[in-house]
Amino acid sequence: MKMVFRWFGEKHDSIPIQYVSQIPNVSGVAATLMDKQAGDLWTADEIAALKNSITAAGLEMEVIESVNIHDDIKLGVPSREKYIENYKETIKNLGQAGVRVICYNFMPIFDWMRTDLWKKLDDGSETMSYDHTVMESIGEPNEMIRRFEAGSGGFSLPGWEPERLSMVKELFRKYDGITHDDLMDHLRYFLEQIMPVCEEYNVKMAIHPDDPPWDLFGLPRVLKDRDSMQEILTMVDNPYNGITLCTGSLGVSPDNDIPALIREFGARIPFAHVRNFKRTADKTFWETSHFTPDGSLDMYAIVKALHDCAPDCYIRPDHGRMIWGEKGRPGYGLYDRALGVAYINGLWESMDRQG
Ligand code: DNO
Repeated sequence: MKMVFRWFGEKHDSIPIQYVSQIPNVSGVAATLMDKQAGDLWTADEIAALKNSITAAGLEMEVIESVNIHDDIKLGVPSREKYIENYKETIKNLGQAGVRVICYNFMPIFDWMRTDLWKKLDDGSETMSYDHTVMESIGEPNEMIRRFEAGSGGFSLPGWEPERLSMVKELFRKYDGITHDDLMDHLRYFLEQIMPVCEEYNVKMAIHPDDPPWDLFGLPRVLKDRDSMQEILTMVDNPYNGITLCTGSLGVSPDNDIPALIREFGARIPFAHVRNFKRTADKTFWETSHFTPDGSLDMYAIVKALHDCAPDCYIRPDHGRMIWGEKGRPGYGLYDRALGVAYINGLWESMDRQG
């Protein structure tokens, strides 16, 4: 296992890279070029500059989160070909720079979704939450975007690029009539095209589950449960086609037994996002500390399954609360995620020693 920490780059993160290297056992970052739009080519020079800023702090850049997928690829329209070519070239450039895993998602239009980015908890900390009744009352995608922008604290939120979202009405029109099967088929096509490049440059693709794992605003989603996980892994049955096992995305659906999923699909899980949440009602939750008794997931069982069945994966702590007065990007402050690392380290070490 290698522990990594999501970092948005010098210009975009509230956390100096040097602080990341001070967290025990963190070997590298899950990095990105935040200014890139979905579909853009990442040049070797841009990648080298990013890598230099990371290695200067003694950290590795073996994981990228994310190289976003252009909507034309998800829509399966002819113009997808040029974006797939860019993606192939980007994989090649990243592979040559030592990147081993690319985390990406195939969610139409929106990435992850919450209805409150600053829910105040009893202990004074702040966290992100999702309440499906609020979601339904919002009803209108533009209102959702407005809320995300208002709550972002001035940071650009991953997956919520203003440039793309400004075209949201038009995007919705384009997705009209696209079914789950269509979306899955477009994912299959994309993966088939890029697999030879992934093999040649030794870069594993790791699709992120839909967050939350149900359809939103009538848009189809592809990765929400065991069966969709299996479908994705078998339709392109190649070790370079893998999953980012995100405990918090899949886990909020009580039917998804996270340790069981890891035990079944561990060989195809190159990357794990580990976080906890408290489910308070159907499709309603807030994000908690990583500690098992604080949330609804059994972190010991999850880490044990990773330890047993995906021992070589990269792990990162996922969303943390805002604690100790920190100001930062919702979900991505330093302190609570560093506590998450320390906790996972402790679990992992005890498992190593038990053999
Ligand atoms: C949210 C993240 C996602 C994730 C992407 C991967 O906090 O987990 O934005 O990085 O879905 O492409």
